[in-house]
Amino acid sequence: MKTYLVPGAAGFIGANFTKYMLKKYEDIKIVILDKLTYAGNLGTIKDEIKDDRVEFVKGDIKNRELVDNIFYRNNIDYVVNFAAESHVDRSIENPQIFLETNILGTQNLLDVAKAHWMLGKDEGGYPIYKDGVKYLQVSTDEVYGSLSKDYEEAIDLLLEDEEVKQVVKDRVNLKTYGDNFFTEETPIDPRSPYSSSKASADMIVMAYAETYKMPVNITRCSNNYGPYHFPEKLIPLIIKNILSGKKLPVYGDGKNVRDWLYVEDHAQAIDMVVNNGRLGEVYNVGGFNEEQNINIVKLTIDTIAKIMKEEPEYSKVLKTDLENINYDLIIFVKDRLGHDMRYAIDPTKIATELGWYPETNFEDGIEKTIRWYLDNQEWVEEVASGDYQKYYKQMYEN
Ligand code: NAD
Ligand code: TDX
Repeated sequence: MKTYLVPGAAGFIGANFTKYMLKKYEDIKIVILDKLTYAGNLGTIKDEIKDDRVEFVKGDIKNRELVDNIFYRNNIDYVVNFAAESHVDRSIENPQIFLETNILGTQNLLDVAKAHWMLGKDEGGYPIYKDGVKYLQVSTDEVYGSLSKDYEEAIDLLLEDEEVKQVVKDRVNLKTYGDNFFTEETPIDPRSPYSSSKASADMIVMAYAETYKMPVNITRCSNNYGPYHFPEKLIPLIIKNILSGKKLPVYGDGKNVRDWLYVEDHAQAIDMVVNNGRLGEVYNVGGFNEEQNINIVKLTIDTIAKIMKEEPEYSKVLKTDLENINYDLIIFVKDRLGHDMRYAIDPTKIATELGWYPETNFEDGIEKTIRWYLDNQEWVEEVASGDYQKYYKQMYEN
């Protein structure tokens, strides 16, 4: 039986990863460590914490004694660290906590894992570790900075390489807004306090790999979407506002491009890297699915309007009239400071080395996501009480 320590599993991606792993593996233990910040919610993992295979610990990844205690009580094989301050806009308002959690928290986890996994030292003074242990840092494509957007409208993406073609399997009509993509060789060039803190964390992870020969991997994923996404991020915020007939704030001209990945495909990628990733390697995770923000917003409006027309039973979740659900809801607001123009991942390495490819195409994924929100309004109400209202007022109503 393998035991995973999963910090940050009460948040969006960590929770989806935990659900994925418990479903896939019978013989597994997961210890969740989460501080339950505004972004972490016990309602997100309410079934999981009742599972005998799960232990939940409330606490901070920076707390040495607490993390030490978890390692004493459990035979941890893998650490998969999702815990972070994750919202770019909040990092612009209050950068310091991003440095504390994302950098110092990561270093603390690494240090405790090193102490518990170390069996002795070799003649060169390097630690020797227990067999089969690994620390995986969940990072982001934002550490690479921003790519240029070379085309106003998307052009066809032509993939020549046979190996790369397996990434896209049966998907057709792939598009891109630029000629360049992030690969694992792209220099680190973060531009926001959030991405700088994530890049610093990555560098600390690599420093532990070099200096102490720690068995590590880093995954750098593009924008995720799916169930349990906190409604401060673009897609869930737009869904929430549409349902109550509120304006949809689009930053700048809405032409910034993101590369969207369904969260379960990210969970699968992490599972593959934990189990088969080569030690010390970085793997980019993304699926050639670029889109401009304005088009994401329009597609979300269209999809919700379609569902409401075809399935009138859903109108019970509407706090506005159906005819108000149209493009008039869109408003262009002041741009995000230092707003990165375009992200686009080249996932050739993970596809060719580990056989990963995204299974969910965007049209299916976004409809699945919207239906999940329609069916889970109680969850939205729960997470959006308290701090969220204050945050929304401060960000969007001043
Ligand atoms: P999230 O904000 O939804 O969840 C973060 C979780 O970490 C929450 O449960 C929170 O309570 C917990 N946490 C925060 N500070 C903590 C601390 N000091 N100690 C313990 N727990 C703490 O984030 P997410 O969107 O699920 O992202 C998870 C990870 O994936 C992050 O590291 C993020 O940088 C990375 N990532 C996110 C995306 C995305 O699109 N959301 C894409 C690529 C990478
Ligand atoms: O109200 C909004 N209006 C708007 O136009 C919000 C919240 C966002 N946007 C734009 C900004 C971005 O171009 O939409 C795009 C997506 O924004 P976010 O959802 O805030 O995501 P992003 O800044 O791209 O970062 C996300 O992906 C990478 C995650 O939050 C990070 O944790 C992850 O590392």
